[in-house]
Amino acid sequence: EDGYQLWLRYVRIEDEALRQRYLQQFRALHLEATSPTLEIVQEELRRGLQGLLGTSIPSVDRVEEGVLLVGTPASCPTVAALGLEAELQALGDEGFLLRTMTVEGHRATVLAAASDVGVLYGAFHLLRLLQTHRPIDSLNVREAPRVRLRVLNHWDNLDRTVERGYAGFSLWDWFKLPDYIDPRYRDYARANASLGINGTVLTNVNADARVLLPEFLEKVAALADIFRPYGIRVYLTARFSAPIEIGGLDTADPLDPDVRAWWREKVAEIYRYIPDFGGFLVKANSEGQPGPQDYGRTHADGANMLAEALAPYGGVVMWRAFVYAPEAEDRVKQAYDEFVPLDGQFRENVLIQVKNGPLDFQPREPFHPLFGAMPRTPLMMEFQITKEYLGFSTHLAYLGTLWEEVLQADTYARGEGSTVARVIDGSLFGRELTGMAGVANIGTDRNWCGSIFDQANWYAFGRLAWNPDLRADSIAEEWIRMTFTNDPRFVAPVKQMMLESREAVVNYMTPLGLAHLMGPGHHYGPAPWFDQAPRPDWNNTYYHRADTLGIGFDRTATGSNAVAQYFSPLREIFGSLERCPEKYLLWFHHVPWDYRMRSGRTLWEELVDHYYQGVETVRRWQSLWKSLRAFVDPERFEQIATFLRIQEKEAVWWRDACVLYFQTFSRRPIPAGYEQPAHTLDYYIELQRKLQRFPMPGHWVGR
Ligand code: BDP
Repeated sequence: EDGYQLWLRYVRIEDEALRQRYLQQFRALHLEATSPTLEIVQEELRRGLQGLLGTSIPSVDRVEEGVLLVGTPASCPTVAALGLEAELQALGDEGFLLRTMTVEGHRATVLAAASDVGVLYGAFHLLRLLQTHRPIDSLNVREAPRVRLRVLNHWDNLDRTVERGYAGFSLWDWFKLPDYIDPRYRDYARANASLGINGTVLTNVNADARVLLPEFLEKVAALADIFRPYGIRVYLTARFSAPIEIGGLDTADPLDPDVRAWWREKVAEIYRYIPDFGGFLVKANSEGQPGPQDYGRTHADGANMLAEALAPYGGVVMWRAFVYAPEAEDRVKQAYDEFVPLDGQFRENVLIQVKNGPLDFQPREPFHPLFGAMPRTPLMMEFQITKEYLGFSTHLAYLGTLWEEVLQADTYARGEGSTVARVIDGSLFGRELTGMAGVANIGTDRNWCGSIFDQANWYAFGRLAWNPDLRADSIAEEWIRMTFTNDPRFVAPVKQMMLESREAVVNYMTPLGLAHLMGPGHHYGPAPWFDQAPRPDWNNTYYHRADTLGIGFDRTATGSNAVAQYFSPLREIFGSLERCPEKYLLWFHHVPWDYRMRSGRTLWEELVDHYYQGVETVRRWQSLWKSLRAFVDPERFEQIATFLRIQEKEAVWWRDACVLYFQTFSRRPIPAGYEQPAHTLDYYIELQRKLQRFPMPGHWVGR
C-alpha cells in the first residue's frame, strides 16, 4: 500500500449484506466495446466490479434480469432502442445518464451517453457510488460537466525537473519517448479521466521553446495518442520569443507579418502531429518572460496572434493574467489594471487564465477582482494544486476548502449571487467557452503527489472543475471513503482534520490576512524579515509592512485603494476597518497593535493566538491519527504519522520565527500562558540564510 492506486483501489466490500445487494443489481454486463474508449470502460468496469464485489460479472450480449447495460446509441442498438436520444443530446458531449429502468421486460441499470467519453465518465461515477457504499437500486443520475476545459498545468521542464514540484521528477520521460511508453502514462490518464479532467498542459509556464521543435513534437504526439481514448487533450506552453529562438527570426513582434506566418506554420505542423491538439498556455511579460509588450504591443495583440493561428483547428489560447512589474504600484492591483481595459478585444478562442487571488497562491487571499470585471471575455480559474506556499508535500492542507471559499465568494458583479463559480461556469455572463486549470502536484513518486493527503487535492480539483458548486466537505468524504475505508469511525475524524487543515496552515503561516512571508526563492519556511530581493515586490516586508505603529497593507482609499477594484458593497466592506472580515484584515488595512479585535483581544494578542492555535491543531491531529491505526495499512499509516511530525516541527518554526520577528515591532510580550519560543530570532534568520545555500525541490527557473 504505497498509495499508487490513488482513490481507485476497488477493495472488496466488507459489508456482506451490501455486497449481496450490489450483486443483485449487477448480475451481468452488456457492453459492446466498439472503440478504444469503450474498451477502457469495459476494462474499468470489470476491474472495479470484480474488486469491489469479489467476483467477476459475466458479459452477455442480450438483456437479462439485473443487467448493467452500457453504451451510446451509436455503439449499441439496445441503448439506441431505449429512446433516450433527446435526453442524451441535452447532456452534451461529455455528459451521461445512469438510470434504473425496465428494458425488454427486465430490470436493468443503464449507463448511457451521447459519446464514448461520456460513458467513461459515467463508469467512474457508477464505481464511485459503489466505492462509497451508496444505494444504487433506483438510480436516476444525469450529469454533465459545468466547465468545458478542465485542465492540469504541469510546470514540468524538459530536463524533467518540476518547478514547484514536491513529488519527484516529471512523469514525461522525454528521452525515451516516443518509443518507450511508460505504463504510468496510462495510469495517469485513467486517474484524470476518473475525475473528468480533459486536458493537460505538459510543460512549464516558464516555457522552453524547444518543445515546439519536431524532435519534441513527435514525443508529445506519442503522449497525446495515449491520452486520447481517455478524453484528454494535450496542450503546450508557447514561449513568446520562439520565433527568434527556434525560428531564426529577429523579432517576435505579434504584428510582424513574418512572425505571424511563422506561428501559423508552426501551428499547422503541430496539428500534423497531433490532430486534436488543445492549444497554448502562455505566460508573457511576467517575471522576466518575453511577451508582446517587449514590442510595445498589448496582451490582446499577443494572444490574438496565437489564437488566429489556432482557430482553423479548434485550438484555444489560455493567456495568463499573472502579470506585475516592480515599477508599478501595489502588485495586487496590476493584473486588473492591465486586463480590464482589454475586455472585448480578445478573439473568440482566447481565455484569460486568472489565479484565484490577486497575489500568488497564498494560504489565504481574497478572490481576484478580475472575476466579474471582464464580462466580455472568458475567464478561466487557475488554482495551484501543488503546495508551493502551503508546506510542500509534508504538511496536511486540504485545498478543497480554499477553493470552495473562492468559488462561493460573491463578486456582486451582477448584484447579489454573482459568485466566482458563476463567472467560471459561464452562467453569469452567458459564456460558452469556460475553463478551470490546476497547477499539478504530480510527479514520479510512487504515491504520485508526494503524500497521500495531497492526492485529495488532485481529486478535489478534478471534482470542482466538473462542478464548481460541489462542497469541500462532500468531496473530502468521497475521497476518504475511496482512499481508506467507509468505516464512520475513521471517516468522520479524518474528514474533520482535512476540513480544518487549511485554516491551521493559515494560522501558523499567515493569519489575519497576512501573505508572502515565506523563505525567498524556494518558499520553504518563514522569513518575514526578508528585504534583500532585487525587486521591492519580491521582499516579504513589502507585504506585511510591520512597523512600531502596527501591521498590514493599507489598500483602502487612503492607501493603494485596491478595494476600489471590487464591486459594491465589497469595496465598502473591505475598505472599512470595522466591517472587513478579520481573515482579510491585514490584507486591506494597516492596523495598530492595540486595535481591539472582535474577540476583545488586541491585534497583537490575536495575532499571537492564531500562530499558537495553528500549532495546537497540528498537535491534536497527531494524537488523533495515532488512535486510527487500526483502520489503515502500516505503510500509509506510518508515512502520514511521520509527515504530521514534520508538520508540527515546521509549524512551531513558523510560529516562533514570525512571533519573535513581529514582536520587534509590537514591543509587547507574548501573553502569559503560551509556551515561549525555544530559539532567538537570530537563530531563525540564520537558519534561512543557511537554507539558501542548499538545493531545494521545485526550484524556480523563472528568471
Ligand atoms: C509563482 C511561482 C513561480 C511561477 C509563478 C507563475 O513561485 O515558480 O513561475 O508563480 O505562476 O507562484 O508564473
